[in-house]
Formats: sequence, C-alpha cells, structure tokens
Amino acid sequence: MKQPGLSFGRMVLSSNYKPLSPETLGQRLGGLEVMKKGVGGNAGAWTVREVGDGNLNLVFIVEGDAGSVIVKQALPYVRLVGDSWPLPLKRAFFEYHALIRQEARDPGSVPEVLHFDEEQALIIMERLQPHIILRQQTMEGRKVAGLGKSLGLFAARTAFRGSDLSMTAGDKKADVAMFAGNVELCDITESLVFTDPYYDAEMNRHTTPQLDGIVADLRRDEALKVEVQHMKRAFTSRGETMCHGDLHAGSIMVTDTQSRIIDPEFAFYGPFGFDIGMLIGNYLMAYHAMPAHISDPEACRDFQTWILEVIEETWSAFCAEFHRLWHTERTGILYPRALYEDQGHNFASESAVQQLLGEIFRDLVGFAGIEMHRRILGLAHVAELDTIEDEDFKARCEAKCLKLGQFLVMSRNKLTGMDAVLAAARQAETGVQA
Ligand code: SR1
Ligand code: MG
Repeated sequence: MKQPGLSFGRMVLSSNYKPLSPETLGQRLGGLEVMKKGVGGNAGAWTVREVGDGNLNLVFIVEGDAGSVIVKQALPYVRLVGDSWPLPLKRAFFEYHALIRQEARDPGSVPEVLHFDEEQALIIMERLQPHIILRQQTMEGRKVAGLGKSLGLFAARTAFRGSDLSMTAGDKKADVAMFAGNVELCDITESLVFTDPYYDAEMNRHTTPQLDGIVADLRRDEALKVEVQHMKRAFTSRGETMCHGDLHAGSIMVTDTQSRIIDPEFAFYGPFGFDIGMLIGNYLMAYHAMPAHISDPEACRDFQTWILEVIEETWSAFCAEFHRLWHTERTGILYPRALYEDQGHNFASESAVQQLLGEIFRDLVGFAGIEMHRRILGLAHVAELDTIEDEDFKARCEAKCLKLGQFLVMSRNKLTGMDAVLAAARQAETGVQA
C-alpha cells in the first residue's frame, strides 16, 4: 500500500522507495512507455551501468536496441560520506522543477526530462552523447568552442527570466516558496561553502601539509571572515532569481563544440551573481591547475590563455544578454517601463541596468573567491587539483588558488572589471610561492 508522505517535494522517505541497481533496473522500469520508446521493449536485453561519480546520487546509463537514456536516482544519504549523513530524497523534486524551468528559460541548455517519479526520487532524462564533463575535457587539455558564450547566455537567461524583472509577482512568489523547501541542500552550501573552510571544522581536509601555514593564515584573517559572512547573508536572504546552485565544472557536459548544464538539485532562489561566480571560481582553479595536466609549457600557456578568454567571454555574454533582456523582456514588477521608457527616461533605465550589472559583478567576484577556498579547504574538492600527484607542485597550485580567492573576496568592491580579475589571476600564477 502507498504510504503517506508525498507532497510538494517534502517527501522524507516513503516505505515504497527503493534504490535501483543495475540488476533490478530493467525489471522495475521495463514497463514504462518512456523506457520502451527510448531504450527498447525488451528490458532483459538492456545494458545497465551505474556511472555516478558525483557526491550524492545514483546515475545509470541504460542502453538497448532503441537507444539509451540516463536514469538518476537520489539516495537517502550523501553518497560521498555514507549513510551517517542522511539527505532527503526530495532533492529530486527540486532538480526536476529546476530542469524544466531552465529549459523554459534557456531552451536547449539542459537534458530533456523524459519522466519523473517523485516517490522513487528518480528522473529519466536524455543521455547527452558524446558529451563528457567539462572538468575531464579541460584536464585532457581540450578546448570547447563557444564555451564562454553559451555559459554566459545560460547564466544571464536563467538569472533574468527567473527574477522579478521578468516573472509575474504571483509566479515568482510561489516559486520562491516552493524552492525554499530545498533546506538541506542549501544547508550543505551554507556550511560547506561559507562556513567550514574558515575554521578547523570536522569534515574539512586539505591534501598537503605544505599548505598548513597558508591555511592557518586564512583562518586567522578576521576581515576575510567578515566579508565571507556578508556573502553568505546574500546567499541566504537575497532571493533574486532561481540559481542552479552548484554550477561547477562537473555540472557542465561538453563536446568540442557544445555545452549543456546538468544536476541542478541545489536549486534555490538566491543572488543574481551566485551561479556565474561559482562558475568563474571553477574556471580559475582549472587555470592554476593546468600546468599539472599539460606538460609542454607552451601548450599549457596557450590553454591557460584560453581559460582566461573563456572567463572574459562568459562575463561579456552574460552582460550583453542581460542587457538585451532588460530592454526587450522587462515585464516583471521591478524597474517598470512605466517609470522609465514610457516617460522618455531611457537614460535612467540604462543607468539602472548598468548599476545592477555592477552589483552582480561585485557579488560574483566574492562568490568565485569563496568557491576557490572551499574546494581546497573543505570536504568536496575538485579533480583538477586533487589528482596532482607531486605534493609540492599541488601545494603550489593550491596556494595560488587560496591567495587569489582571498584577494577576490577582499577586493571585490574595488575591482574595476573582469580585466582586473584576470590580471590578478595572471599575477597569482607567476608570482606566488607556497
Ligand atoms: C556533501 S555534498 C558536497 C558537494 O557536492 C555537491 O556537488 C556540492 O558542490 C556540494 O557542496
Ligand atoms: Mg551535482
């Protein structure tokens, strides 16, 4: 019999929930029309592989005569840590709702959702092929044509169209209320990103003792902790738009010419600059890690130059698209045209959007710096740095990231533009010793 507990994404654990395995998946999902159509009618002939390499969920590739799909299922705990850290299944509900909103706000940017089963916390979606995760692509020294433009457009469109600049008041408030239920995933970010890295929290780890000195310095930096908490306050209290919530290089799948966004289970209504800031923090870590992955110095420099260009392109595409949407789709409750364009006050409208982009820039710089810190000092690291075998070399790369992160957080209100961020990255790359 069905148990109560399913409502509005608030499911904790229904007794009917059961994790899938490669052995049971065919028998359990074989009757679904969407699987028959996408994979094939004979479930016994399907090939099922569990390929989840993230921190939280099960991910299966299911292949058959008719094609292949992805089946993603939440586990009732944090996979990275184990069942000592329970985590509600309702995150699949938020991921599903975020995916359909992202598709509406930036069509083609996310995999197509084929089926959602709330009770089983399971999403069946399009398999992106031949995509691999961006992190893997960059570690192999492979560029992605148009990466900055497509990610900048995604960030701008989802930011603008998920905000009071575009949505009706009723839709926005209903959405803010619904995503406010994503408490536990926000709590992970509030703790693991904004708090733990800045003191000797239990789950923290840094990989080389060579970093001990710089880590101690960072944790003694009282002004830094104040700035980080200002950013955390923005995260918890400024529900400006629906953020992906975890936009790192493992949440982006790419080919040499295309990129798509996955995994928005951390979605929440937060600051405009959050997603693009996390993304830029991840680009910068890849920039400092590249010498460990490309041995030829000239090829490495060329790749690093490309990463900085991608940062610049991401931000210019963001600004251009946000600006375009401001002038063509500003139908929400904020900055109404009745006050500006309809009065002939075009200059004031332009000034308002430029001021807003300035605020977003200052926020994104702070979020980028904090993301760089937590990926070295906290629980969840990035493979670009973690896989570096030579401990001294790794410590040097990580020290550059830590120093640059500190600079970005502390200087975010003074930097004149993305050029200044890139100049700081270049300087950190050539000037810092661990
Ligand atoms: C316990 S989860 C750790 C991290 O993995 C996710 O991808 C998020 O980035 C989270 O902070
Ligand atoms: Mg994820």
